[in-house]
Amino acid sequence: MSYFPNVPQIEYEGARSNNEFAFKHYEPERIVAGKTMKEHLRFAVAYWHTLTTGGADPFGTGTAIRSWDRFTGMDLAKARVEAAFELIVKLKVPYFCFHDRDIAPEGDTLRETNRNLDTIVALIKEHMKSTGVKLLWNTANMFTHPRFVHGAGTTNNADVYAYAAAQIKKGLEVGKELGAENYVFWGGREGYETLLNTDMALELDNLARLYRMAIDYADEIGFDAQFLIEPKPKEPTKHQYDFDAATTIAFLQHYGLKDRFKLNLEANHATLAGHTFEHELRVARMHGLLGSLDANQGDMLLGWDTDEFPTDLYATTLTMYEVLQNGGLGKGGINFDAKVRRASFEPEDLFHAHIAGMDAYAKGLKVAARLIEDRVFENAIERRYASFREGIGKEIVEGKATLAALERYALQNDAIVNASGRQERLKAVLNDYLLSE
Ligand code: XUL
Ligand code: CO
Repeated sequence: MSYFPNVPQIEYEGARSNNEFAFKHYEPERIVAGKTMKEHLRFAVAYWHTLTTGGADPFGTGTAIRSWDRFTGMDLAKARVEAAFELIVKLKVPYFCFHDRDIAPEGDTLRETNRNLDTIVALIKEHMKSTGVKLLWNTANMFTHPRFVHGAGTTNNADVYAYAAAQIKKGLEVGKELGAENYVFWGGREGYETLLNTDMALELDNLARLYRMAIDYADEIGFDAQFLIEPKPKEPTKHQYDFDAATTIAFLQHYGLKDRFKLNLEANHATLAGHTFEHELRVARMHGLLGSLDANQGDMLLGWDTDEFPTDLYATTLTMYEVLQNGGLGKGGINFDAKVRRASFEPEDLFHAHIAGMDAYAKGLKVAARLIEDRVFENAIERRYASFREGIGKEIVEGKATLAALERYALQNDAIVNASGRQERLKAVLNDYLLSE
C-alpha cells in the first residue's frame, strides 16, 4: 500500500528537465570538492512538519490532506511511520529527525507514554534496517503539553523539572536504540515572559545542571551522539535563553559544557535574532562548535518563525561556503525544519518542497565549492588585511605592541591611506558564479 501513489522515485535529471518530480541540481553520487554531494549535504526529513502537523495556524485548523489521518491513536502513529519511510526513500534522503511526541502519542501516565514510544521505536528500527535510512537526531518535546507552561529545564516547578529529566533520559535511550548521530536540545519554553516573576540565575543554573545530567547518563549507557543546542531568540517565550550562537557559546563556556556540545543552527532563528544564517555559522565555526543545520528560511517582512522551505540561492551558497570552510558538518547534517504553506495542502507538495530545498542546497554547494577553489573571497580578504602581515600590523598580531609603541608609530605616520572594501564588486562576482554554475 502506498501513501503517495502519485509520486514516483525521485531521480536526478539535470537543470533542463521539466519533470516536477526530479532533482535538477542534487546529484547524490556526484563528487564536489572531494566528496559526494550526499556526503556533504547529509539531508534529513523533519518528522514533525512533514508527517505529524497538518497546517493549522492561530486563525484556522489544519488543511493538509494526509491519507494516514484516517487512523487515530497508535494506529495513526504506525501509519505515519509507513508514510515517513515511503517519503524518505522516494526523496533519497539519508536521514530523519524527530521529537519523541512526533512519533507516538502521550498516554495517561509517563509509563504509558514510554510504552507507546517503545512500540513505535521498534517499528521505526525495522524500517531503518530495511531501508538504510538513519537517524540524524532525536529530541524531547518539552513545550507542547500544558505541564511545560513555565518551561522544562528552566521551570519554577521542581516536579516539572523531574518530568523533563525523565523525558530526556528516555530520549537518550531511544537515541541509543536507533543509533542517533546527535541529540538536540531546543529550548522550547526555556526562557521568560517577564523578569518580574523570574529568577534568571536559578533558571540558567538549573538548565546547565540538566545538561550535565544528560552528559553523565549518555556516558553511563554508552550513547556517543554529539549533543547539540539549537539557539532561538524568541517564540514561544518572549526571551529564549539560547538567544543566538554567541549567547549559547557564552552559556556553554560559563558552565564548562563547551567540550560536549556543538550548535544546531537554524536559518529562520538567525533571522529572528537579527542575523544572517551565515553569521551564525561563522560565529559557531570560529569556536569549533558548528554542529548541524536546521534548513529553512524566514520572511524578512514577518517577525515570527515561518519555517519555509529554503529556496534562496544566496543564502544556501553562503551557508555551504561556511560548511565547506568548516571541513563539513561532521556528525551533523542538513535537516529540513520546514513546513509546506497552509495552502500547499496536497501530499505532492511535500515532495515539491523537499525537492526545492535539496536542489537549492545542492546548487549552493556547487557554487560555494567553486568560490573556494578560486579563492574569490579568500584573496579579497587576504588583500584587505595585508597591513597586519608586516611592519606595525605584524607586531600587533604577534602581541608585541604596546599603547606607547603604537603612539610613537602614529605620531610619525602622518599620512594614513585606506583602500576600498569593494563590496559591490564582490557581490557582482558572487552573482557571476551563481549564474554560470
Ligand atoms: C522550533 C524548532 C524546533 C527544533 C526542535 O523553532 O526549530 O522544531 O528544531 O525542537
Ligand atoms: Co529547528
